[in-house]
Amino acid sequence: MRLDVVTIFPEYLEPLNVSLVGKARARGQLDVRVHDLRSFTHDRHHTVDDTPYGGGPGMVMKPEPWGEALDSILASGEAERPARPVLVVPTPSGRPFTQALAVELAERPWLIFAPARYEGIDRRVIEEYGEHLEVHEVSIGDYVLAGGEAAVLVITEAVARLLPGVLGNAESHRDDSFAPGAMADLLEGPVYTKPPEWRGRGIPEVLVSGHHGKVARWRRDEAFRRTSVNRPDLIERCDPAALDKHDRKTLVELGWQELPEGGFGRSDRAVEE
Ligand code: 6GU
Repeated sequence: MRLDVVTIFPEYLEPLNVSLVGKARARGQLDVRVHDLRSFTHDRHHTVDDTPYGGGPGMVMKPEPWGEALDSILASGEAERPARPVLVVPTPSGRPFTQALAVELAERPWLIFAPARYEGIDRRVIEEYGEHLEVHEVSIGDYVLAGGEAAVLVITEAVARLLPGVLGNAESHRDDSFAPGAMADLLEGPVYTKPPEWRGRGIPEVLVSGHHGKVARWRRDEAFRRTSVNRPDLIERCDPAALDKHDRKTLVELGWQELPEGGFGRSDRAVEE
């Protein structure tokens, strides 16, 4: 997979040399190219922003440097491969970045990231490239960052670990929290390793029982418990068809109420951890 990132802070992308993504690069599974937006300016001050039309606070990224940067990246790809890239624009006003989108992006051979600083990029850039490319404006959460670079790191890591051969253990992402279908969108429960006792704290007996069925059920119960506390919204929109009798009993014990349609809603006495 090829990844291009256009930024005014190329050093911000240094973490792409480290850990999982860095190793994937070293192995040739990822071809990452970071471009300095200012190298596509022509004035003495390498200006990339200007005041917003209509007034208001902050600055807007000028369209011309983005146009030149993106054209040059697209032209470089033309010669190398015929594939159409996807343009990913991290912005707090984008649609939520999810595991489903990570899976979608991991299937594409070429991603171009256009993270904005300031109040955003002149809208005409998104319109212009949206005519030729698939464009995804994505947000990584309900908070505001100073720029999209941190989001590029987040999205890149989520995508890279899904590429064939990047994760050591081929099964490692089968039961990720949020892996579609895995545990029907439950958060993962707690995990333990050696030693069996630490500072007087033991581990749940069932995990050393050798009984795989009981272990699986315990993990699922714990997943429901954690999801119920941290992400009740996921319980509310879980697929009733994915729940068995035991799940329903567990949810009722956690303070949920079975609804006529088979799903679950908060009862008045939802259990808090
Ligand atoms: Cl993608 N960019 C910025 N600047 N802030 C964000 C974000 C992105 N996602 C959440 N907050």
